[in-house]
Amino acid sequence: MKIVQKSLAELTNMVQQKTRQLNDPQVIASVTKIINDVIDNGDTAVKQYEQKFDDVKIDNFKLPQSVIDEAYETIKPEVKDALLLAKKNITSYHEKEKETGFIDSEQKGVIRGQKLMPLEKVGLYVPGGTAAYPSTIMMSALPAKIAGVKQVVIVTPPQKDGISKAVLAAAKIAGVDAIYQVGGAQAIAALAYGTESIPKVDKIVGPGNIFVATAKKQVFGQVAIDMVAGPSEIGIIADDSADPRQIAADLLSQVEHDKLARPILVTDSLKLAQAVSDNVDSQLKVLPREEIASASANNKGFIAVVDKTDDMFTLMNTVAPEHLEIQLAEPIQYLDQIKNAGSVFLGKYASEPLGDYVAGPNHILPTGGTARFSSPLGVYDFVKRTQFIQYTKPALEKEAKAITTLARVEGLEGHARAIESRFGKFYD
Ligand code: HSO
Ligand code: ZN
Repeated sequence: MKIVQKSLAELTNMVQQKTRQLNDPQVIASVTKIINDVIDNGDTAVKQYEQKFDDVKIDNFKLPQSVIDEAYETIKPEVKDALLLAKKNITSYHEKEKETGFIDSEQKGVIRGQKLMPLEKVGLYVPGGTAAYPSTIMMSALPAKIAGVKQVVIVTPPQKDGISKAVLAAAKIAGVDAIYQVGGAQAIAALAYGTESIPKVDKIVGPGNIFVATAKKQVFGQVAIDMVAGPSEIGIIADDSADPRQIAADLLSQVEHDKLARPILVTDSLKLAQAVSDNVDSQLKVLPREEIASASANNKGFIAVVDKTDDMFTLMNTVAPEHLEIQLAEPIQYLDQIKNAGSVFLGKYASEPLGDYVAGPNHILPTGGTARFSSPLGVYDFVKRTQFIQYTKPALEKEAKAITTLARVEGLEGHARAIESRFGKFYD
């Protein structure tokens, strides 16, 4: 990984240029065509696209329950135990995210409140092949179920050798209600608009390729979406006290996800920077996913050396990384200095993969600098709010003048008359 020593202003500028989001007009156009075709022709269109893109002929999108049950029964006991441990910790963490509404009756004769309700139906997109992670199913389905969503369905591209058993077992453990073998933009369109066999949902969540992400953006409004997730990122803030071999290992843990993943180390120690860079090179050589990881480390990653601790945080807040490790002594004291990050890992033993699998906080996180304005996936993503009011006659009477005045200022005489009708004044 290359080491950059520049002024804070120059580094900030470099980071900002790297996080610009660009749209591809050709992808946008082909996704629009697929969505419109699915709206017009339902299952027939979805089947045609599955044949075209995934080279499979599907008669029944819905996977039989017996296939899911069998996978659950036959996965290795250690995999099942690990999934169950993950479920326990994800559940206990996400239970704490539950919010309640409120009722306010502080004013005489007035009740005002807000009530929270779960969404009814949610669709989870699970990418195909080796990117179909059982852990990601746990991270999306469990918060939905904890929120009280009745129907949680998965869409996932059909696989020549069938969907992986660990994925199916994770779906069962997380309480997923149905799995449909359909992927790409056609799956997103089917979930957004419904077809003869695929249910229309209220919200679509989960990561996917550029076609899936573009389709999610296009159906937003017809349904809700979680976020448009991009390649994984890891930012590490470390000083001389950190172990360069562990930092290199943590950087590599994320770069093996994707050639476009972004590893960034910010440090005030040139010595550490050099040691990490050397260790990344030597560890890369023996990593099974070396091809992906080295593309990401060499093309997307960098190590920035700055003058002081404050500068490390200023620069990292501009990056707004998906994952942020703080490898400084007494890391918790720096929480206040972190303004933008998806998930924070404090200290030597909070290595990033701990959060990917079992600690409990979510691993579906804002990427590409969007931690500036968005949050990890959570129970709150599967809940909506509604508000309510109830007034007695004297309580309404107290406010009547203000309402009719504002209504008439806005030229809305009907509004004013509706209020006046409660006090015997009618205009017919
Ligand atoms: N680090 C990834 C999630 C993941 N890692 C799944 C392993 N499996 C994005 O946060
Ligand atoms: Zn990961």
